[in-house]
Amino acid sequence: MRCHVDMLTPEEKWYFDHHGFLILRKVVPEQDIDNMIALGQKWHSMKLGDLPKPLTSTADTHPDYSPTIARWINNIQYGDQVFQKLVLNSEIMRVIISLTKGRPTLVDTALTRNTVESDDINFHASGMDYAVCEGELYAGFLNAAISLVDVPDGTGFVCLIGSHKRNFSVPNNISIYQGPPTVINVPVDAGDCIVFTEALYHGARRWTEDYPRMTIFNRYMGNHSGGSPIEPYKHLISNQVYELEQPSDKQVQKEIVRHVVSEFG
Ligand SMILES: O=C(O)CCC(=O)C(=O)O
Repeated sequence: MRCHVDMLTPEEKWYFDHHGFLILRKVVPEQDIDNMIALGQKWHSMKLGDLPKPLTSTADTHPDYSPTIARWINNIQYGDQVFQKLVLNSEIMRVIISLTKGRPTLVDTALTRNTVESDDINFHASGMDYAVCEGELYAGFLNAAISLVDVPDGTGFVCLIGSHKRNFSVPNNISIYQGPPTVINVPVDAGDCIVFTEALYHGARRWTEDYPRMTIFNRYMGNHSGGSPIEPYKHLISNQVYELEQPSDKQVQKEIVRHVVSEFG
């Protein structure tokens, strides 16, 4: 039975089930991209202790920290309204709401900067929470990767197509630099978004351009009993974003869900 929170087209369902990701083209206005790049440049020039609270960088305290780690800044939605607009973006939320069956929780935001010196990101995945039931898809942990710059062929996001199904173990000798049909690289333009399940094995190739790669990774969970807005800083975010960061409640539909369903449903 088709549920009203399922707003994916049949082609999008086929594509996501087959690949483990969807590409949404040009979903962010250019002016917002410019503002986000300017804020990203400012925050990335700061040391951890100088970031305006509650912004932080878990990259700086990460167990795999290296001076050349592709650094990210977290909690960016508390730093500027433009990032709140992005976590609520209707076209991205149409996909997130559909894939979480109407119960999304925003669990993390990160603005990552890669330069030609940044380390590779080898294949990794998180969880196995992906299923198809009666023609509907469910993905319990999703990442919306919004590129703020053009990413040419051969660099940036790569994945092991279809690996989110996890019926068999992934061989451990596959490199992010292998080519198709096993490994695919996904070139995108500024303002494009790749929505992928974290169950998909993914990574990133070394950056090659003379401008930094800036990407925002907004992570959402479905049916999540955790979820934790940063209470002392709740005045910095809208009620809608605050609600999106809270646990999903089976009885109460979040405002963003009602809003997007009324727009697309
Ligand atoms: O840089 C990318 O496109 C991949 C980032 C990544 O692997 C991650 O956020 O887990």
